[in-house]
Amino acid sequence: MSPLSKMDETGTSPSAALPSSPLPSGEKGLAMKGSEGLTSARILVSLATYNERDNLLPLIREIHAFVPAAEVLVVDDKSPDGTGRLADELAAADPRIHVLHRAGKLGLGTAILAAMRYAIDKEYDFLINMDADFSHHPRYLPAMLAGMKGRDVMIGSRYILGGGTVNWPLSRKAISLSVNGMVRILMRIPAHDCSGAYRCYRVAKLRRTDLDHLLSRGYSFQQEVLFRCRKAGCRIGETPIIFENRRAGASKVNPKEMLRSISVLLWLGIHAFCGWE
Ligand SMILES: Nc1nc2c(ncn2[C@@H]2O[C@H](COP(=O)(O)OP(=O)(O)O)[C@@H](O)[C@H]2O)c(=O)[nH]1
Ligand SMILES: [Mg+2]
Repeated sequence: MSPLSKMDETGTSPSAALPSSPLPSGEKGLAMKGSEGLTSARILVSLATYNERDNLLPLIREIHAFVPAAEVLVVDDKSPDGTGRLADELAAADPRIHVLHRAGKLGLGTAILAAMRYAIDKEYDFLINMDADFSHHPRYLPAMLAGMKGRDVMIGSRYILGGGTVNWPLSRKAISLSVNGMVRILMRIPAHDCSGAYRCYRVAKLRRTDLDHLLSRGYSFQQEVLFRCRKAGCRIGETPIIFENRRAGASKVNPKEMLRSISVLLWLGIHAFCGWE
């Protein structure tokens, strides 16, 4: 089996980003035009932010350079550096930008959950979540969207052919790879990167996924959501991304939360493995 055909089992090659002809009319809203990646689907890109003032404007510009029709939702937790105020200014100037303000730092997991509920309430077709620190580059957005043909969740994957990480400390890499291995085996999720946050969801399927009983609030959120998506019958695919360490600002990684997350994953994983789901 060639490397490319292996990749096709789980994802799309980068060339899938720019299909030369429109997709079948049965696939709602994924007709893309040339390199602009235009689509008739309603696409929401969610950015959870905590102290991302220096990244926000350049990131939104890049998102719109790749997918001009995308709407952007900033979920800000009262960032002390004024990210929320900047987001309001951007939203006032561009109807494609929306902002959700939360009362304080409530965690990345619940911020993404808030974006999921927003996408469901407002009936978007696709929700793409990205980190707001340029670790998830907008250049991959067209491939993520093209990959939604026949799939319900598309993962921007570091762990398939063509994917990878740059400038990531060895300790983070080791933890990430071990957690992913454990989740794949215990939860039987058919994906190589179950912990990354760069994902596209078909909102109609998210609506049917149980998001009301999530145990996770922190890092295990990504794996738990994927686990619940699989239980809801979602078809999961992966497309390669190179994850780059943040351009500006500091990581919010917290060792206590990491331990809590590993406990949640073990709990869910052992239940799934033993068939007690
Ligand atoms: N709204 C919100 N966003 C958060 C919170 N914690 C982290 N983020 C955002 O989540 C993304 C990933 O966080 P980051 O600190 O870069 O984690 P790392 O990439 O794993 O080091 C970034 O866009 C952060 O600004 C939070 O408590 N609330
Ligand atoms: Mg980051």
